[in-house]
Amino acid sequence: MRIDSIFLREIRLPLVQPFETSFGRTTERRILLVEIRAEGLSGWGECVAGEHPYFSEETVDTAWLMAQQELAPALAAADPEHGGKCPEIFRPVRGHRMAKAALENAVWDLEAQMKGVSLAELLGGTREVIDCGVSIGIQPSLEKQLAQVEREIAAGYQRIKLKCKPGWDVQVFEAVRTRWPDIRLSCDANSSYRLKDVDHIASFDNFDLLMIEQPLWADDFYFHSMLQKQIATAICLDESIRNRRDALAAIEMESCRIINIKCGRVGGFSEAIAVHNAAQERGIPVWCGGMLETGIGRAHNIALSSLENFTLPGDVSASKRYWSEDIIEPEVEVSPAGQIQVPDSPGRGFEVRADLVDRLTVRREEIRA
Ligand code: OSB
Ligand code: MG
Repeated sequence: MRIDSIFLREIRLPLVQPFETSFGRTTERRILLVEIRAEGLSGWGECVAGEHPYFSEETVDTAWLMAQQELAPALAAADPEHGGKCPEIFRPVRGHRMAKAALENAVWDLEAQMKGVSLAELLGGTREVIDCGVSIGIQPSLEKQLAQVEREIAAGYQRIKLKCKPGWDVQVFEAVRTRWPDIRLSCDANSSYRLKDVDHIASFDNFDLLMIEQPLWADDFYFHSMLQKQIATAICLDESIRNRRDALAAIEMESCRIINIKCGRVGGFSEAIAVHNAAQERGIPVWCGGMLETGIGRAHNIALSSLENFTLPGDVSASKRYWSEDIIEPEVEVSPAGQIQVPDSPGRGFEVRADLVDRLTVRREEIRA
């Protein structure tokens, strides 16, 4: 493809309600969007890096710097024919996977449009609908937590994930389980426990959780494997899995029985597919995580979730849970059965509202080929 320009934009968008995890509270997102213009078409990508380096080392500012100074110029000079070529183009830059993913995914988006196929089809997806769960942030009170769970169950979501941390765990699981004995329930600790908490974590086994996501250190496999031996509930790794080799190591060491795949965390669609395939070959189910994305990242997550081994409901949910007005059209909607339709039109299947993006933009830069 002959790339004309790569546009970087930072938009600001307030969340409809604050989202709290063990590492902090987010009320407004600062989001780096990538637009690649080539041959009369536009491919879009969204960087999932947050404002602070809490979930990962990357932030919206480091991603901006890397995209502007290293990655976008390299991409514009390389004119790749296929999104799958991006990892090679970006290889000289170590790390910065969220910045790389934003650019790589825009290339896949563009390629799908050029070939006249849906992004899902280009990625090798086979599902026409995907199953959806929700991630519910830490709430100011147990009462508010239960009200949130009630609302999401009523909306049809197939799995409820509760964010937890020391001091906000078993009493919450107990209350939710007592009221809803049969729902699919999981929790996500975002690395807030230590191995000395093993007896406490083992008590989570009482609540029939589908999984415990990332209980220990973000860079660890070994201690997770020690923990997994001592608890019945399946561990799911999120932060620890940065690429296919990490997935292989974690599976081999039995550090987890389930893997959460996020495009941004692994550096783009190519590596996400590689993690998916490695897990599938070894009988490990995967699901698609979320990072409070706008509709662009959400559209990409829907396409990725259409791959065969995404057998568990993901954290990909309706636009309106996050934004009063999303930047795509139509917005992402979830059926009463808790499913999202995978678009079959060319590309990402959701139009970007360029006028709205312009109004939300606080910084902009064009990198010309
Ligand atoms: O660990 O999965 C996570 C949000 C921000 C950072 C990390 C995580 C999350 C979520 C939200 O759980 C998922 C979503 O609804 O987008
Ligand atoms: Mg997580």
